[in-house]
Amino acid sequence: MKILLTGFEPFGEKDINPSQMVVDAISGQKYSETELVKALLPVHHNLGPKTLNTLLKEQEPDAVIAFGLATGRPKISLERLAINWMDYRIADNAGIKINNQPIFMDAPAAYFATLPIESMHEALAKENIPGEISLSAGTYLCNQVFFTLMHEISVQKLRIKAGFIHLPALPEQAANSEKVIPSMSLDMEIMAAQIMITQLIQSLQE
Ligand code: PCA
Repeated sequence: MKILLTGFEPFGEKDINPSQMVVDAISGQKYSETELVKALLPVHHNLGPKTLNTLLKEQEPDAVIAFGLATGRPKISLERLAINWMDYRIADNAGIKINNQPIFMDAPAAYFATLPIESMHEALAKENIPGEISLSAGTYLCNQVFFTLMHEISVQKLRIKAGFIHLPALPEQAANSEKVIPSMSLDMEIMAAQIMITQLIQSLQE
């Protein structure tokens, strides 16, 4: 089995992105028969979704977990819904800011994640890692990549379980922020990713 893990490059004022660091840390690890493939996505209105679609074709994974940073969120957010809407708060890394537009004119309003988010959430809680099921991945690149991923899987009728996980900022980001923001250690985020992958592998074997 093969699981594709993606992280995002830094964006906005930030010079690190925990999603990239978590994916880097775990992709070398062995999960019995499961191969973990990692990729870094650009925070770019066109290249972000396009890179992921190309990876789906090239890698033919059994599952995809896309990770991103959600500054201000205190818990690991297991996203339930990808919505067909873009309303960027800030420009992407190419300086483009898209506001109040659907991602695709002829696509459904939303897709549900097909990762086992309930059991992943329970498994996090058992290890005392703060996690939550979230109803919105926002209206920026993370949601756009998530929606494009679910749309591609639906249109191509692929048998791939997929979803999106938002990670809190790291302590060093909180320490250097002018605003008061919650944070979680990189070690805990890595442990959370490992726990969620284990749950995913179990569900792929069922
Ligand atoms: N977080 C942004 C985009 C890239 C990332 O890591 C988001 O939540 O949309």
